Amino acid sequence: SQPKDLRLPTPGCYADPIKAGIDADAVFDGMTEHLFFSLGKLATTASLRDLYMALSYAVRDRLMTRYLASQEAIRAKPQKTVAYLSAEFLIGPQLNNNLLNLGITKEAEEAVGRFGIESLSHILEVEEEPGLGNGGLGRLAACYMESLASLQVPAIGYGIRYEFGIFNQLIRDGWQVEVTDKWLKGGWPWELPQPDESCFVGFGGRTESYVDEKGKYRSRWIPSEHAIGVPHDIPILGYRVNNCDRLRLWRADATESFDFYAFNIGDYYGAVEEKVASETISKVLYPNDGTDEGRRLRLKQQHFFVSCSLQDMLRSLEKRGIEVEDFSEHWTVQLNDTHPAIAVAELMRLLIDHYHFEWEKAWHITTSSVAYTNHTLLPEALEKWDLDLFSSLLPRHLDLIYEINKRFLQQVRLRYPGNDLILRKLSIIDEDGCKAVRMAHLATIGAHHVNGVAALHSDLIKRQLMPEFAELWPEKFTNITNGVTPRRWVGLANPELSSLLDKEVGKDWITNMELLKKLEQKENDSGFLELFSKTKLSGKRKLAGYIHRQTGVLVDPSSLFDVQVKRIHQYKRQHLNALQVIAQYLRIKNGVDQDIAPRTVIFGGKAAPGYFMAKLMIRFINGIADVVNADPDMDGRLRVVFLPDYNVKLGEQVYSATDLSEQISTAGKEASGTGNMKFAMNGALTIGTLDGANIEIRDRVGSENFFLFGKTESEIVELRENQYDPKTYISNCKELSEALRLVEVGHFSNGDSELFLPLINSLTGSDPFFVMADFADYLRAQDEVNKVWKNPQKWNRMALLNTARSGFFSSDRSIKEYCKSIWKVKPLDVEISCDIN
Ligand code: 475
Repeated sequence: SQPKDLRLPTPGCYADPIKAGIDADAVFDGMTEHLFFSLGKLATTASLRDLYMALSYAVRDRLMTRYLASQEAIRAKPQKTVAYLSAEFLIGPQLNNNLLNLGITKEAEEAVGRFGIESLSHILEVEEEPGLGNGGLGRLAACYMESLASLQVPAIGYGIRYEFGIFNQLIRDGWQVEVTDKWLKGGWPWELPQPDESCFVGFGGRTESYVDEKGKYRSRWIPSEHAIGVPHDIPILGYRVNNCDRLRLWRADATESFDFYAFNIGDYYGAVEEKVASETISKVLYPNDGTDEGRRLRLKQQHFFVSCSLQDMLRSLEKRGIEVEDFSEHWTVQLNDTHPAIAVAELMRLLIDHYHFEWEKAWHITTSSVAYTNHTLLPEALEKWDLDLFSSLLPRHLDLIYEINKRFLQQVRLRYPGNDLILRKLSIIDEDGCKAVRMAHLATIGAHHVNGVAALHSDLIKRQLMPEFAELWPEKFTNITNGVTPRRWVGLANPELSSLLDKEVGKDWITNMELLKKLEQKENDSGFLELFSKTKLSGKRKLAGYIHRQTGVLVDPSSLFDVQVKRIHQYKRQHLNALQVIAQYLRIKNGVDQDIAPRTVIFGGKAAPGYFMAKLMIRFINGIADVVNADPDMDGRLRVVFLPDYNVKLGEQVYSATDLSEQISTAGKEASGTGNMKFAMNGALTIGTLDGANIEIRDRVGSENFFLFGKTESEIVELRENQYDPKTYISNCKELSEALRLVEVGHFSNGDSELFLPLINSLTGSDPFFVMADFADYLRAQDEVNKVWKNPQKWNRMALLNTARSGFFSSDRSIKEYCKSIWKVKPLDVEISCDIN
């Protein structure tokens, strides 16, 4: 049953379907109406927030044509849709992105001007960003959704609408303090609740056997608890196309607002208790980036959003009169890490228990639909669920997993007769120690492809993480190097560079980043290099203003902006950077190397609330900042800043303002990195190790335009095997031992020699991140940075070549690879008739 009032499509109605009907008058009128009717305000008394809401509603209205036409197009012409399952989507602010993709930024600027607002940026600043992710994994999902829409690929992102996203970070006395993220307070204008499409999800209880009408033995699940998933849809508009995909985030509701039995016997609290428990499911995002907590509520969250999403996909087939048998021709299901890996068992359960498919058929459908992306090799991040917990929450799924495992291991037995060791290694059930379900094994067995996120990482998956699986199914394993969307990370984040690029290579670079190669012709054009560096200086001036307002520290925009922004982790080695700062500080103090390049070293990032060492690293950086910034000897030479509450919005300010990008993880530990790509696109030079996508960045921008240091992945393996001894590296490097000594005597902790002891001990003990082993070479590379900085023409040329050659790292390229080699999906043209706009 199609909605009658949607008249679609009448192709070729106007030349520029995007801008038709959206001029400044239309935006202004839309704002005026919403102020009055939706917000109950008069233009004369409207606050900035009111104007933000009014503009957002006015823009949202103008997305609706594309939003509905895109859903209509897939109904009219069924073809495969991508279902991107992710526990996190870190989408960032929406208003500016939608203005850009619609092509009405200027019109909006003019419209808000008529309300007496000097600059659109004042309105953009009001937007609360939904922090529904921890870091790289969630942000990647957001970049991929934007690229999918821009490439006109039908797609739905499925996830959780957390009421509280990643905590807000305050810095108090140098320590991180976590504050609840109330992003929904005051209303968030970009979501459309769709209660009519809610789904039921069960938990707990037991399984039972029964005989069906045909006399066949079957199993079914009798859950003891239920929750309702209410979808909230966020439109994801492609860049200057009619395609508008969707992010469908599920909110958990109670099945009954009150337990009437409990209520009637006077137990008011008891009655509300179950409601509270159900609604807890989507209450808060787990703030751990890279550690698996194994908590019951986390598994509940995973099953909740996966079950809702699969039911939604099946229902959409039924609505369109498509056979469930043809599921894999209409849906390709991508698992963003193992967080949604329960999908393998849940799809089997739905197909077998609800649709009564035979095992083989159901397994064929599942394995032709599902693919899995791995994002980390860190053992502490690999999800394992304790068997007791798993069976108490998902008893039917555990039965199905046993059956999947039994059939799989039988295959392995035939391939490797008498090899019990390999069976233990491959089994979904970990039998060493506490029995547990290994989600990466479930995902790998249930998927038709398993991919890593950078060349080295994909290689290490095969060599280190799952060598037995890779030998069994070599063709299953593949690489798709991550990418980031140039619309947000250059277009929005760096408007001045964007207009320079528009003039120099033409406007199409933003959808075809390879066009930036043309900039190579300008590498010796000093006039152009000057213009290029001016865009950077202007970004640095803005950031300097922000730093002053936020931290009170005055920084010089002409100094070298040296930036490390990312989650705080020992493997990312912010402490390596911090120790290097101490060495520079000592050089200046001791009068060595007086013409050291003036630097502003900027850090930003959140630590998981339970990660003691990461929180101590933040305290350490702030301790150093306090001493350095208070010392008159450092004036004009060295500044250290910790930017609180690093998030997408702040990232947009930082990437355009950076000269030097710090990508200094221990080789083999960072799966890919994506910040490294954002920096390179914006013309920052990288100082980095041969880790993750750094390797590919260096290959593409040229080794002469990259500051390389550190041990390689194989050298790290060797060090580990040969009893790594940090002490020898310390005694061989005077600057290192002096820097450490200064920390030990409490120089950066007001004389407290205890405070940073755990940190020092971790570095001088059996440090799995090999900080001491890389220190001397890091310092050497930093000296190289200083040298090049003193030759601005050279620096600018290197920076330009980074931008020119970073096209490969567009998420458009990554998505095209997924479409071609994993998903087998094609773009879909969405046409709009003139009378519906
Ligand atoms: C990698 N997050 C980056 C990025 O591929 C890579 C883990 C558990 C629970 C919640 N979040 C996580 C991650 O594992 C994560 O963000 N991984 C990152 O994925 C995208 O670029 O190297 O560390």
